[in-house]
Amino acid sequence: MSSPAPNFASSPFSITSPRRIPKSKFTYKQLHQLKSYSPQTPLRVIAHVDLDAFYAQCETVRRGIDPSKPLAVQQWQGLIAINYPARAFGLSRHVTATEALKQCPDLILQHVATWKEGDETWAYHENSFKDMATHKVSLDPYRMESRKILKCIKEALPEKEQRVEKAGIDEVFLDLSAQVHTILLQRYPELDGPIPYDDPTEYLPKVPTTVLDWAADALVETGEENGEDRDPDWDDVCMVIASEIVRDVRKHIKETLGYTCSGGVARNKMLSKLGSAYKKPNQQTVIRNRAIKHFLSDMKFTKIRMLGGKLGDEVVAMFGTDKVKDLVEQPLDQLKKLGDDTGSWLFSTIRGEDHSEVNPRTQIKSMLSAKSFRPTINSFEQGVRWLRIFAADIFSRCVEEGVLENKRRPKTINLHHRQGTQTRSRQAPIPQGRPLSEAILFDLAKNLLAQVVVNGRAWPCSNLSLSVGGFEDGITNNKGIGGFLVRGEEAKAMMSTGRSASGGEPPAKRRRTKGNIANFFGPRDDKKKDFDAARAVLRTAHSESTREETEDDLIEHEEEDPFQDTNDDNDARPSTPISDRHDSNNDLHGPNTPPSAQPQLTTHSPPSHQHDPDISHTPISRQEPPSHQKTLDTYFCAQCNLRLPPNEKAEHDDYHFALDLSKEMRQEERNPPALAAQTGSTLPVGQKPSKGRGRPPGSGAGKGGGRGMEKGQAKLAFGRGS
Ligand code: DCP
Ligand code: CA
Repeated sequence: MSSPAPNFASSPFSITSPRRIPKSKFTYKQLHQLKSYSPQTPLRVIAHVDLDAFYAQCETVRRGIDPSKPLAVQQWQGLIAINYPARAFGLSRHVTATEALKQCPDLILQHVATWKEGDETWAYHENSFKDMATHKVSLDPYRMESRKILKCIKEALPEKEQRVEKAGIDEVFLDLSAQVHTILLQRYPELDGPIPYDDPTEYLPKVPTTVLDWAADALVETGEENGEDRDPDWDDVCMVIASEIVRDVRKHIKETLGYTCSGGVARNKMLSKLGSAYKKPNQQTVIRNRAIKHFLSDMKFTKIRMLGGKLGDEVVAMFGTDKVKDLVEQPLDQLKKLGDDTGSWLFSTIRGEDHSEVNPRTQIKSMLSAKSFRPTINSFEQGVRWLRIFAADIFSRCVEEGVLENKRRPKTINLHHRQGTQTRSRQAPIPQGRPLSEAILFDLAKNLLAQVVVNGRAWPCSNLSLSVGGFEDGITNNKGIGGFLVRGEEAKAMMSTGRSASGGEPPAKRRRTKGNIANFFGPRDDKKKDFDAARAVLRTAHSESTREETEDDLIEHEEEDPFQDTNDDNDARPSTPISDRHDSNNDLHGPNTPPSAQPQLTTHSPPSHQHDPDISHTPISRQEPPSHQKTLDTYFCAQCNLRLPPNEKAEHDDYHFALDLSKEMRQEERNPPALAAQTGSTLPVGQKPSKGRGRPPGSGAGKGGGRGMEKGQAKLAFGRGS
């Protein structure tokens, strides 16, 4: 290989000084920036490691199955992971388990582990694919393997020169810059000497070899006629070293845990991730800087990080192409039609630029346990059974996070409840100052569900989810009694519920709809029982709240209530965003995120909680006045002995209206009132019934068809009056 003709314009050669020997195009400064993981140096080396067919491998390894046998992981009828031998039969995530078996009769199907309703832990259940109504999927086995893999990766890297970001359950980014820098100086001592002329902008010497050993790596071609002819520079050498490290990491994972994975090595996160997916399974791909342009030009930009979703679709629609090579033809001002920031971000990204850092934060921000119900569930008792599982699921994960050692603990608990198109959310602080337990989480969850239930229209419920968030490092110093007494205020906070949303319905309409008694009481006794069970839960919390109120008042200045930094009831600071609801430590909003595209990327994320009170609302305690104020910003329902937010008063009145009617009906069933039957009056919804007169709308009273009324009684009523 020969050296290229000197390029004086780019100036690694100086014609003005006696230093005329050919040089690298990189400077000493850029070399030294490697050591500090600077995202600015062109010598930077980032790797992405991604497990092959992850869940499927977890199952082959767990069951000791020959990895060459086709295997797929099943979740109900769907396939969620398919190993490579099974992919050879054309199987993908789009086929059902039944179809897959037709295509590949020898396919081993393994259903994911599940929590059985009422069980204390998850297990691999035989035939659980038939039990969607009573089982909930558990991904714990894969999370456990994921943690082992992360540990294994860290073991394979020098303790002081590792920067690892867990990017998903089966993927990590590694910033190898510092480690590569060290190895580079060991292998090429000429780089380690004093900087010539003491000038960091001085160019490095040329690489002393013209041939680099890329071992078995898939090397992305340059696409240029003389691309391979150009002598290697230090960026190529850095890539070779990084590639060796990645090979070692992958080998260590295979030898320790038995899993194969694929790797990508490039100068940034975006390219390295494209690299790991380029050749699978069990391979690694290097995208040298000289190959970036060619590599990307053949690529669909929808494969690029952040462009796989709505933003990508928008770009395709706007420019009529999904190819990078077409999009690079567009000038910046055209791309800025997507917004200035998004346009600039896109312009750089499709040219292979990404300065986002590898973020070593491996701590998770929130945990969520959820279940969709098909068929729907219809009682508080059923809901509570699932909450027990959610609490156990979340608590076991909290234990992994070190809650027992008080290393980290969550601060808030959220319940999301879906009924039809309406989702309601309730949030409460988690008492600090005493050890977290499954029972505490369960009680809090139960209480939140009870709040939803007493406010009516809870059933049928199609989805329940419980999440904890706001993880903080544990308090190691003993807060003393004050820490425990916070509980009274928290209990009060729980009584003032969060808000509910109803798909943008205007309040007046909501009120009307909710006045429909049928929504409150269907098969009357069941609903009443349901309500009573929920109310009993809330009563307990309320009595705790009032009992501790005085104590709270006494310690008001000792309390550390993080939400009490304002007295402003209208405080509109955003609280937990919906993205936190994911059990993830991914930071989608990293420096590489197109800023104005953020709401699109986290599609559930509202721009502000004010627009969607359902999914992101002000923490309850912020809506509370400070603890020294005796009057809570709630109204007190003497009938229920409950405090409720004023905006739920109307709905709650409707509930009592319905309850009164229900009681009357029951009364009438026992002693049919002749008069009522004679008048057959029906009150408009919302009008308070006077004793002994009301009828639920459409109940048919007066025609002898009172709901639940036995025929004989109805006849008797008419008989008496006529
Ligand atoms: N997963 C899932 N549902 C999806 C996508 C993924 O449950 N729609 C789970 C199962 C996968 C794991 O996440 O095993 C990792 O997802 P990947 O996209 O990395 O897919 P695999 O690891 O299965 O395959 P590959 O070898 O292509 O990475
Ligand atoms: Ca994978």
